[in-house]
Amino acid sequence: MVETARLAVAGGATVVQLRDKQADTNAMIECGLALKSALAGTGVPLIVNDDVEAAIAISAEGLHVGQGDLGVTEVRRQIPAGMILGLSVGTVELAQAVDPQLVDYVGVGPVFATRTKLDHKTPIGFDGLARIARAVPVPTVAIGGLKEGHAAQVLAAGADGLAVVSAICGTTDPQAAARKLAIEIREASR
Ligand code: TZP
Ligand code: MG
Repeated sequence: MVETARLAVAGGATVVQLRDKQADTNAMIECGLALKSALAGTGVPLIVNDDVEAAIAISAEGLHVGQGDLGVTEVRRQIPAGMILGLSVGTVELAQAVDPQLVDYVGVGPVFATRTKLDHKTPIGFDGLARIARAVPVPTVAIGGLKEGHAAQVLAAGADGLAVVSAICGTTDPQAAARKLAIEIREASR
């Protein structure tokens, strides 16, 4: 896991999220500390998914929560000042409800169906992404079934970035996969 993250960053990934729905807090802390030292000096922030206690214990740069987790008002109260707080949003209604005083960025998806998250909601496609991105008052990161070839459409829909699991972690060469995506994003942003 740590080696995959290291290679992804070497290829051009600009953020790493630690996400393991099965892990308990101790396991999240153990993995998080290992990731933290692997990322030291790279300038790439580590965002911990769901686990407030682990994010604090690791001194992670950020925490990401879903709609089913503790509300962002309460989470913001619990985390240190300056910690990045991300929230998952899948509808325009939820997008309009995002408070930019509390939330730093929003993850929008799933754009496409994915086997990485088996309980995901109905995919929103690039049209749904565009509607939600327009309604969100903070930067947006698209997620869900995204891979090489999608960056231009993701950015054209108004998202600021894309997050992938299988397109990097599910390949035999995570560095090359990240590099291709990074180049694609750079070219699409021109
Ligand atoms: N949230 C919405 S889709 C998803 C998460 C965590 C999984 C994305 O994984 P992949 O492999 O990039 O489709
Ligand atoms: Mg969650």
